Amino acid sequence: MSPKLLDIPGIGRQRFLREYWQRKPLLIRGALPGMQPLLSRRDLFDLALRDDVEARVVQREGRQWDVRHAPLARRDLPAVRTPRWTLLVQGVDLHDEGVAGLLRRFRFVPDARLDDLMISWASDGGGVGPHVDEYDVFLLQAQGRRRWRIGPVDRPRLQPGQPLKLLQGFAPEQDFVVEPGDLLYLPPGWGHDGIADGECMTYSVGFRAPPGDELLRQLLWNMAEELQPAPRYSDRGKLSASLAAHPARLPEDMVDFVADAFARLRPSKADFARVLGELLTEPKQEVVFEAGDAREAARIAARRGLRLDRRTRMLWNRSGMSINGESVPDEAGRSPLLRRLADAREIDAAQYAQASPAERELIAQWCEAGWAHAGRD
Ligand SMILES: [Mn+2]
Repeated sequence: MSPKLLDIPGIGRQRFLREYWQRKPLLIRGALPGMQPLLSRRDLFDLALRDDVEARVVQREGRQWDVRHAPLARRDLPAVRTPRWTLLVQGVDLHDEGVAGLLRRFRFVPDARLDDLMISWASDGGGVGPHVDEYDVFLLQAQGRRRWRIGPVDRPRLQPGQPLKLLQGFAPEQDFVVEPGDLLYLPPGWGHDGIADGECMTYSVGFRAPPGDELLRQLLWNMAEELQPAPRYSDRGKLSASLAAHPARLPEDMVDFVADAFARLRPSKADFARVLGELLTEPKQEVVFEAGDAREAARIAARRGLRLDRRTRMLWNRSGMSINGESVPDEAGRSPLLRRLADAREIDAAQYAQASPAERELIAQWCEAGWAHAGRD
């Protein structure tokens, strides 16, 4: 079952996206009424100690801050009653089905932009200090209370000598306390400082937006790997005895030769889509899929359908499709059935029954790789 998209009470998703998204913050009281934490403090601490989990501890002592990064040991976590510390666990959606389901309620923003769900637990007075992020974020209060101070930051100045990026002279313009179920949206460039008012837990739904230079680097890299052999440079008919006056001079037409070769590369829109798809579906470093049995999966899928692993990333557009960093070859890359699987993250037995041999072969490979599993949730 696909979870219901999050309603934005009083505004609705359409108005939110038009008026607030990437523009200005919004505090949504009671966005998830009756919110209960999906993981207990103990579960979260256990998760933070695993070596396939990205986590850190931030502790404040007076004006000085201390940060400990994963791999964390039990002794890196101060006592729960010790004030002014916080544990941040990144990518909890990769490890917990309930949290993955909560993240999917934010799919009113395209998957290409959705990054992960981070959970922070804080003791009284805990937080990560005033800072500004480059990305959009939804901050969902899951348990206890937190005081937020927020304000726009044009040119961030950072406090010197700290192990994390803290704003110097942060001048918040709003100040409020959130309770379980409250949701705060912050666009990039808004400074924020959240301090736990008693023990609390906050879920951060994070987004990503690739910078242009990173996309170009990837595009050029891919193009380099796929280059066809090109004719060799020739200076037939171009040399003259007078060039001997400057034998060290690089021939101008050799420069033109390279420029012309480059101009002929002309990537198509499908090439751009492919690079984006492969880049954006690349699994996070710590993700390891467990291999499955393709024949067994096919047998069960015929009766109970199929679902994507919660860690699988899949994107498609009109020209193609990518899954976990790989492009789906030609025809299958435009398959309506596989597009449905990508959007709904599952297909039922009746839909599976209509799969072509090529689609079945791909699905079998994905089940074998652990990217998809027989049976729906
Ligand atoms: Mn932040």
